[in-house]
Amino acid sequence: MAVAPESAGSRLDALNQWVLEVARLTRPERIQWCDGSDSEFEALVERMEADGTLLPLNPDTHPRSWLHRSHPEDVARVEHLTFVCTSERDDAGPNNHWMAPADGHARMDGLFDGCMRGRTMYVIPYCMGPIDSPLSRCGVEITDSPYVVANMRIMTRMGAAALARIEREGSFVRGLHSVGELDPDRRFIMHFPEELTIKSFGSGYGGNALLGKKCHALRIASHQARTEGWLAEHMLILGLENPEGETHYIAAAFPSACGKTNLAMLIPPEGYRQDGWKVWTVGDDICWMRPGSDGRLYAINPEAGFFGVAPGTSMASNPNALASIQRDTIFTNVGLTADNQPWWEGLGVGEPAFDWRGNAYDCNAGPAAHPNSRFTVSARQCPSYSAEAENPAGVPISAIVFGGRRASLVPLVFEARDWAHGVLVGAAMGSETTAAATGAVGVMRRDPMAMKPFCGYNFADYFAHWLSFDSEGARLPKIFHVNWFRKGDDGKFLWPGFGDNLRVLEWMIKRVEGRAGAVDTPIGALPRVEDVNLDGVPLTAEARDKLFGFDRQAWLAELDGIGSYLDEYGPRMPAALRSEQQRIAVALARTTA
Ligand code: OXD
Ligand code: MN
Repeated sequence: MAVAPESAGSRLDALNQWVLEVARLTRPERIQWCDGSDSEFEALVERMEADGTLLPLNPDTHPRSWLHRSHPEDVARVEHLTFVCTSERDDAGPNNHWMAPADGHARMDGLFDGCMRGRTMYVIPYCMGPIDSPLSRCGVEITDSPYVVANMRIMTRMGAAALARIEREGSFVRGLHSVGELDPDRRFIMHFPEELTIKSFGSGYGGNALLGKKCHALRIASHQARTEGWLAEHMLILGLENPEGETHYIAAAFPSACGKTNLAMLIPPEGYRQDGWKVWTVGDDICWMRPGSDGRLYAINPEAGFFGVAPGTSMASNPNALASIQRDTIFTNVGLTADNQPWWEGLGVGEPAFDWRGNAYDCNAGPAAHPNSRFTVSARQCPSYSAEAENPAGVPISAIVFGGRRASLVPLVFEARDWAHGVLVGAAMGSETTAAATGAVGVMRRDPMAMKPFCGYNFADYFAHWLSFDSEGARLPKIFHVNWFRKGDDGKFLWPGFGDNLRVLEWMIKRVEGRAGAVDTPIGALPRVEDVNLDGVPLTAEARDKLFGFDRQAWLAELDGIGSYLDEYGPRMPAALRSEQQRIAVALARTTA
């Protein structure tokens, strides 16, 4: 069907026209409008099982679940091939690869020319966020990949209801995707924020191909958010319920593969559970926030599913994730056991018979699961999924947390003294790189607010946008920084992490309520050891020193590094951030510790 069902003469004209234009360019054999129904999904799965795109897993242990093996050179986001195309180069900023929009379109349209010959072109209307929320935004992805359709059905509210909203609103983000030949030399992910358009060619990997996720909900949405007065962030959202039954919502930004899913689904330590503490999962990757009429920030999770990193997920690290993925799940690039169950390093049970490429497992030939192997699953399958995640008004945020993987320097937790300081703390975030993107792993890089790969415009303008929320009448969340990854001299982690991270969240919430102590230092307010409940957590003297203290000389050097980083953005960098950095540097220089 070339045009949207039952749409003649409607506000879908622009959509219909775009679909026809794309079809003229890409020359598909047929066009299928996706309605998101079960029967549509079943037909797609049948096709993909028949051509080997999806391998059914053991129906007794993992009903209605599949393994997809991607092209071995298409396993992660490709930041070096990801572009932001704005009319002015400076609008994209030094944080993005840039191309002029006309050149970007020409390059992409050349690749798309005739690329869907013999293939079906799927048109996927989707809504990011609860279908009836004013904070939600819609998009349409056109793709030739049935695997993308199946994943988008899990990750977004896709189909008829989204199309109806698009018809009502008349506006949507356009995303055009083709797997092409999966040739790394003919692969680009391009964004045209001024036109609310995405063009992605040559990759089937989630972050490059499920256009609702990183491309729309972060790169394009961050641009939309700036013009409309809200924030699109790479953050999990969780609800922390205390024994009195009060729930505080926390949004936390960590770079890819640094434990957002684990924190969002945290199970409190035994004693806390007995006392009645609970963690509710609202989202594990993306957060859209907007000031409400009471001055607080209200957040929604624009996604409807989890695209989580499989390795390391176990009954010990994340029982909620494991419970979620026992059925109706698509696994990508994990290993397989002899009885056809998915397997990955750190699962803790079973053993692999095949690796992620489908070869007989050989322990000398690398891991069984690719380090960036994933599961795609509906959020509704998560035992800790919060009913509030469907609230069209969003949830009020009490605390914002920034964090990275820092083996040295950064203590377990500290609190920013005010919003401007918090924005600097986010802007200065650093982390060691992971397998979620191609390139070297374990290299420390600045990843402001975990948005380095995802901010659709100049970071200097982005920080200014963040600072602008501190306006009259605002009742902003407190901002904290955490580091679960500090290591001791022996190279081992000093903090147990996982469920015990609740102890740190408890301290934060008590700070928000004015019920927990801390010492003011130049880098922020640090808890004393006795301010955090460490019952049952034996920490060595070294751990206490490093997790709860700070090294003045090393922080002076860090502040220097932060200053140089801010300078890379030239005069566009807000002066307020530079003066925050100088205020702290001066305070550190004066401290005698
Ligand atoms: C993700 C990522 O997939 O950040 O969430 O790479
Ligand atoms: Mn992410």
